[in-house]
Amino acid sequence: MYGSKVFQDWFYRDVGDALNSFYHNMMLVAVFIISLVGYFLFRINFCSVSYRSFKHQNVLEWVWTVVPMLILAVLWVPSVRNLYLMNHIGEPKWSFKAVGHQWYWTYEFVNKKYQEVVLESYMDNIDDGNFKYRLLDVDQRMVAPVNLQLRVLVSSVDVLHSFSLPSCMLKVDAIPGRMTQTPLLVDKSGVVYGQCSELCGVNHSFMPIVVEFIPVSSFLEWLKVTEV
Ligand SMILES: [Cu+2]
Repeated sequence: MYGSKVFQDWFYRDVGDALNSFYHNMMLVAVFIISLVGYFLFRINFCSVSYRSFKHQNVLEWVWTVVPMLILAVLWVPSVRNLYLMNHIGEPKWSFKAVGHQWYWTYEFVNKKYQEVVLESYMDNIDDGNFKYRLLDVDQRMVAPVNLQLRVLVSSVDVLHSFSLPSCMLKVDAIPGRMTQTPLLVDKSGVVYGQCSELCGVNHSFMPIVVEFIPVSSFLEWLKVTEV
């Protein structure tokens, strides 16, 4: 992923696809507009063309009013759809809480014995011999099931943090005193990395987020062995 110029490969199935294609369409429109405006700027400034004779150009005025309106309308449809998709929880089969602290994350969920488990997740040092990403790995990773509609509840106990998993197209502010919910449905097993994305203090860069997505059967086993 180093040197990547586009988004990471995404795990988040339908919303990820929708957001990614929206991004590409958006870029297409933006590049088109920049090229067009650049072309006119160049012509007006550097070419010996005079527009002084342009008077009472009603058609032209209609065009430069209506065309941008149409472009905005075309962009509005997928962006509003995405906005709804990102907030549509559906029927979540499992929920977990991600709570921001200065400067680590805790994950709260209910295990098989209906006990509330709190998992503290601190940044790990990379000197213990195992392969780890520098500043990106934690001592206790959060675990979540694949192909199951999840609900992530994000909150904070001190200052604003932001729970973000870029490859899941997920970024939610962790606001003290408020619980934000967001849907998450992942279609691949794997380890997903993220970082706190809201400047929250001196160790803001040192509170990474790691979620391991594993198949449901293994996840249920994991849920059995988690302890308070
Ligand atoms: Cu933070």
